[in-house]
Amino acid sequence: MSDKNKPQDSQDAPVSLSRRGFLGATAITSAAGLAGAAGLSSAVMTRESWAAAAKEARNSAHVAPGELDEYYGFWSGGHQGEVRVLGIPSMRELMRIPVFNTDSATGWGITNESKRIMGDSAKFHNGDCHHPHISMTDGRYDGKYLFINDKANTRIARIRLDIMKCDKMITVPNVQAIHGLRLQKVPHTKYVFANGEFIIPHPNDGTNLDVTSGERYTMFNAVDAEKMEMAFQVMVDGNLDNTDADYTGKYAAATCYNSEGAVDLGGMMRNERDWVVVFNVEAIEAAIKAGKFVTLPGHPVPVLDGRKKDGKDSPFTRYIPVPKNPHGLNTSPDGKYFIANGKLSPTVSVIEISRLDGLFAGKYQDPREVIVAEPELGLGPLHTTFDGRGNGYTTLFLDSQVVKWDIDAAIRAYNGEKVNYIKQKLDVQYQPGHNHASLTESRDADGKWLVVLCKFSKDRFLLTGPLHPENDQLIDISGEEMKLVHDGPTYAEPHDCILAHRSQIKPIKIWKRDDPYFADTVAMAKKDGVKLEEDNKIIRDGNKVRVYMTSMAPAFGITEIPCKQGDEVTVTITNLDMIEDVTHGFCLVNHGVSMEISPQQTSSVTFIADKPGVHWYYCNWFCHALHMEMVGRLLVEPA
Ligand code: K7E
Ligand code: CUA
Ligand code: CA
Repeated sequence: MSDKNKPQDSQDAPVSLSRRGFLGATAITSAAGLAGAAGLSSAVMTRESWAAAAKEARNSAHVAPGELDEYYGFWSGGHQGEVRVLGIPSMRELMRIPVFNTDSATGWGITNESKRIMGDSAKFHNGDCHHPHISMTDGRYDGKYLFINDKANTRIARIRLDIMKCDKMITVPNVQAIHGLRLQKVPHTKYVFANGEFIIPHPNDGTNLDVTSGERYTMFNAVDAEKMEMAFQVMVDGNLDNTDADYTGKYAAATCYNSEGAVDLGGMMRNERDWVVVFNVEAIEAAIKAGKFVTLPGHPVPVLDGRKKDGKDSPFTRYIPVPKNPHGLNTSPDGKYFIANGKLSPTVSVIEISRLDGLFAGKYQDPREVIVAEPELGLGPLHTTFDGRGNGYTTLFLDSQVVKWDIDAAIRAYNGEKVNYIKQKLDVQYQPGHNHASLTESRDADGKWLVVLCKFSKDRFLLTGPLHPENDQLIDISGEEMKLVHDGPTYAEPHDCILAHRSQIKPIKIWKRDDPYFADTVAMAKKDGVKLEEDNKIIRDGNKVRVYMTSMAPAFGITEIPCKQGDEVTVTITNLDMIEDVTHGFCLVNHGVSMEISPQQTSSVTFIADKPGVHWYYCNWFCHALHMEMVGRLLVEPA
């Protein structure tokens, strides 16, 4: 075939174009006054040269069939609403944990157990999760829980890591859009810290529709991690973006990009500096104990005022000016620094945590005296992560790079020494947001793997239509040089992830019968005098029909459910199988009913039998050679 007749392969667009600067001229960068962002491009690498470079890495990302990964990765599912579990370094997706979405495989959002957990917010079918974080004891991941925010509907969810299911969810009152979320590290995760992002009028009842005048603010929130109830809220000036906590248990800090209190893009970029707000957890707890707080209508959570009054600081907060529209806020694993990432400034601001006592005691004339370095790293710094060997790794959104830099050297440079703190800049594909190194949020940061979560994949994968996957890249950081070893396409949009060593996570293989996850359902059965592990019973109670059945491969305990049109039917199934991995399902055809019942689990679902006739139900989790035959019928008499 001559070249002319060769079918055009749309998958293989020329790679010799500049692949880094493609956003440089768009509205995103020009609006930020950084239209020259593309100017820094380095030598362009071909697909072949990336592959060759990956082979030089010290650590192999290859995990052979039958081998297990060394790390668990927990990925936010972004505005898709779930949490995903990956094995690292293979980047194999192991599991999906539905949280703020509806899931037809497990019945999340459909079963009674999941609806109880979601509470009032079960009516929402969307979510937008960003920040997954693992609970800690003494600054180390304890593997108990994972917490995640929902920006879309102002929620926080908890996932139990022993069963890898969401077990609690709360809606944060009095604020709109939970964005930044981090956990208290020391002495243990007593609080989940969560930022309300948007400034709203108070009360927000329609009496004031102007966010630029009158009483208006957003709040920093703390949730009791064990009870999953609100602990306190702190009113702030400006808005709140990302947050992190320190290794003493005393302080948390958050970035603010809208110190202007503006409602439009231009207004939010007016100030050369916004700030980092530092929260004094000890002072907050003392005030609550002394009863010095208010409550807002409709919720009993203690609310404290952390705003400045006539230029005077509140005892709960300090505002440290940093340039400009800062985004990520990251604590170094040695516990020494909070690092705020400049976004519209090419700098990050390094705050020395040991100076914060002095800052609150009024020791410094200028709050910026707690800043010990402000290195210039490149364009669009968003998030910083750490290898535990004194280096920071910062994503540069506009430059499409990760920059590895030496924190001590940056401090020396800030003090006037002539020293180069930049160790390496690595191109990533493309436009990275978060990055996350193994164990980086804990004292155990081990500097082995770095995941970079790129917002654009552009030409890295087979085309999937106008909607492209994101690209989460795996980088070996164990050596002097960062080496890109793997491209991992992901679905919209994992802002962030967290990597824990596999020894830190201890999932169970089979449900325990006394698990609180389905305890309410067990209690209901008990009221009906039903032994879930033995009985197959149908109980009629007015127009309510309660069906209790067992399942054991390949049969349901009940294969005919007689009822009348209009009945409210609750099907509760207990899976008697004791064999690992033998999960059954219950799917009722044409009723939108589907759920998972794993070994020794009890699951239940309630629906209206609104259509007369015969309606088959079947097991939808492949469980046995006779899985297709695992069926039954709902027999609905016309009303
Ligand atoms: Cu997208 Cu952490 Cu919500 Cu940065 S956040 S990128
Ligand atoms: Cu039970 Cu398939
Ligand atoms: Ca600003």
